[in-house]
Amino acid sequence: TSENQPYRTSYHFQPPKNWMNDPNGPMIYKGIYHLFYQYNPYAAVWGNITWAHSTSTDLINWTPHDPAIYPSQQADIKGCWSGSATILPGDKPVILYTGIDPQNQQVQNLAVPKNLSDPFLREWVKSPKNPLMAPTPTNQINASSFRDPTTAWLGPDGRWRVIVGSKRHRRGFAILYRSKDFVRWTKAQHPLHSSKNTGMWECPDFFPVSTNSPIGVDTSVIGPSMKHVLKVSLDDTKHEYYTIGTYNLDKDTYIPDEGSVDNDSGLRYDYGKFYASKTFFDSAKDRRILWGWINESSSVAHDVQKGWSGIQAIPRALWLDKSGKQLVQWPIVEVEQLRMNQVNLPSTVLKVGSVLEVSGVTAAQADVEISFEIKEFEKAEVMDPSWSNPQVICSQKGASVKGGLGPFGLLAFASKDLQEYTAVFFRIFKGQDKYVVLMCSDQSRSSLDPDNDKTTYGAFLAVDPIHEKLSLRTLIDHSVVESFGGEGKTCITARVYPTLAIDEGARLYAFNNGTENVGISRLNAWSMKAAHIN
Ligand code: DQQ
Repeated sequence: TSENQPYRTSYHFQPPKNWMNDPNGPMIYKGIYHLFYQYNPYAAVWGNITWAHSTSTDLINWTPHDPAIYPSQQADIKGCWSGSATILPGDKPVILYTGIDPQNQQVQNLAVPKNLSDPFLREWVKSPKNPLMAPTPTNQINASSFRDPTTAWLGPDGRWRVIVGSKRHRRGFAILYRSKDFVRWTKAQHPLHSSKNTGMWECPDFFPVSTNSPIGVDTSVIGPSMKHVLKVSLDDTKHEYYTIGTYNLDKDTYIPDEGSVDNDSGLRYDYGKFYASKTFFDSAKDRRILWGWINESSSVAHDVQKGWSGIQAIPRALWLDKSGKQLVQWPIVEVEQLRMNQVNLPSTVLKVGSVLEVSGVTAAQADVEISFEIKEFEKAEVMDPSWSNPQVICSQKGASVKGGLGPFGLLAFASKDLQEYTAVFFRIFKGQDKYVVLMCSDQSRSSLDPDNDKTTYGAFLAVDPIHEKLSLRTLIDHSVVESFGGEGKTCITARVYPTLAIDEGARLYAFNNGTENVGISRLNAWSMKAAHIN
């Protein structure tokens, strides 16, 4: 019951119990969406990893199936780790995944559906030729840093390509393999890409994006109005970075655009908790969809006690921003079918020091959209050029620190007396020749329980507040606060475990702790129905 389980989500994907991590092999087949995920069938901690499996017709409501891939061969007897699906010509899905062999080596394996006429693809058969890629030559590939094959793409020469994450010393690698038949794979002389000092690249993802449309394209599409995206999940920091760049077909290499870097000053899908993500092309709706794992911020003891760990983010459509310099993400429209009891606030001034309750929504299970209008920039503080790390600014200037223009935003999971709240807000600074918008998610007061990770997150937001509206959308679901600033230009996800602001005890407010009034031009909030999940 929700009384014993106040932190279980109502519309974010999770299994009934136990440990879940990476999303695996997302795809659509015969109109049905598939999600596989890293799962421990026996406990709420990582281990005994198999591929659990659920299907859906709308990416929101999910039906569970038996585990699709579990240890059964030499090549995966010690675990079935992450991997991806590829739809071969003739609508034939296949899966490449990492297996752990008896020597604890990481190897890449193939599995194919037993029966293509089963739209749920419930049974999978492993290739007797597994492993198809082994960590050889051993002087070139480290057997414990060789995993997470991507969706493959087909080159104009009729050969499939796939990358596998790796490292040598501190250099991260996307090792490239090629194959004509998807069974015999040959390692290319050069990696698709590598980068110094990044450590192990987990769960790489490589895909094209259109330069002139938000419409998504199949992974094998190459053309003049395309750029490519390479995303890597850095094992060292558990943060993901992506670059936008060019896929050079002649050399079979990827070159990030100038200024697009894959180290800790690069771009992230999400500046909070979001890891081991993977995209797929949804051919039914011509969009590219991103799945990502959101881990807990509670202690392992707490996870064991509640009997589960890990959720998936709401799937996001993703495309290239008009600037060509970053991606934009937005929760798939299907989540809006859960909206009910809309609350609409007439446009109003959020006065200095005000805390305005948004009543009439189930504040622990809600979807909120708010747009701010800023007319006065007088009081905006001057940006200190040494403030290069937005997360540090957000940590030092949390929601309770009075500012000039901002902080203003939302208090989610707020208790009646504001003993607890999670604040998602903006601050606007006067920069060199423009205004700089900072977006923060401040968890420092999210719970009276001291036993949680309450790290504050932050990032800059590429919105010009003079000419553009400044918007925030936040999905709130019992222990998750998933925020989209500037129509999806900057995303921040947090996990929180309030003790007072639970279920009916949770409230939602808009606040302004700056010294300048700001306008709210639009505020819509919805209570969210529970999805049928597993
Ligand atoms: N999780 C999997 C690995 C991957 C890691 C193991 C990323 O394949 O590198 O559960 O979270």
